[in-house]
Amino acid sequence: MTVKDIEVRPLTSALGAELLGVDLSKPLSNKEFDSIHRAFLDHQVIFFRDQQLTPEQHLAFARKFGELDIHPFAAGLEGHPEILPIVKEADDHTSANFGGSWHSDVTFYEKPALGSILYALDVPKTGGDTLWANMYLAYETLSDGLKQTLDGLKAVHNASRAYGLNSRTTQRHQEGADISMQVRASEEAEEEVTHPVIRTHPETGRKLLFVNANFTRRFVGWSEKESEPLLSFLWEHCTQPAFTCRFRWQKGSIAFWDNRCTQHLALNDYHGQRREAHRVTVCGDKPY
Ligand SMILES: O=C(O)CCC(=O)C(=O)O
Ligand SMILES: [Fe+2]
Repeated sequence: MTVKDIEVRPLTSALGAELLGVDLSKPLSNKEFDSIHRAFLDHQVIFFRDQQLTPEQHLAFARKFGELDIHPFAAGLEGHPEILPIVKEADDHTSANFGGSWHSDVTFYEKPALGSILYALDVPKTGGDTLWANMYLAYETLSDGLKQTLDGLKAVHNASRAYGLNSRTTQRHQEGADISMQVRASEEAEEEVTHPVIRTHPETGRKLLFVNANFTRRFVGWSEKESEPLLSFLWEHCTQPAFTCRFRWQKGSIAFWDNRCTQHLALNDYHGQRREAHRVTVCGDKPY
């Protein structure tokens, strides 16, 4: 039997590619795994259409890439704690959605995620797209002067803005967000970790910008007030449209992003419609 080649169709010049000719519910051959892994490293986020996965098949695909994470603040699926249902109900009128501002996932960990595999189960008729941005490009397009400055810096990250006692999560609870997802606020979110501002990707060896507006608080040795202007510049720089792609979901679509070298944003433009996607997150390494 010959294995059909996987077709890789880039989505934009910046990042993203759709992979055709794969059924992720089946065990992958080594050749298929290698092609998917190659496309993942080359394009930073890869997409599949028309998949039908049980929770077990979703987990099995993710485990090919590493150990799986359990989100510390958002509740997993009953019986499958490694599956995080990302839900917004049609009658959820709260002000924010999960992942609704530019970020990379869980950079408040000592070892932030390698990547996540998000599988759409229910999608709005229009809206609810997700955007990704390429952090290699964000680094490479800086001036030599700023590259040099940032190369010597580390940054402090924590989860307090998202999950601390005075966070968006607390505000959303007051607005009644519990109808869609169970997310808890906790003082554990204050715990700080530090990462290099410029990180080297452990598989590609390329340098990239590794700060994000959700979880990065300040540069090590700088106050928040001193850090703010340079960080603000970086947020604007790294999410400029030319560095992004935008994915329109259908039921059965999957996105698998490299969380080490991308940021993403889930648009909240489908009020009154329901959206549900299941995320499985693969653990990563300590950034260097
Ligand atoms: O719902 C989405 O499209 C993405 C949400 C998000 O930020 C995530 O799953 O990490
Ligand atoms: Fe996210």
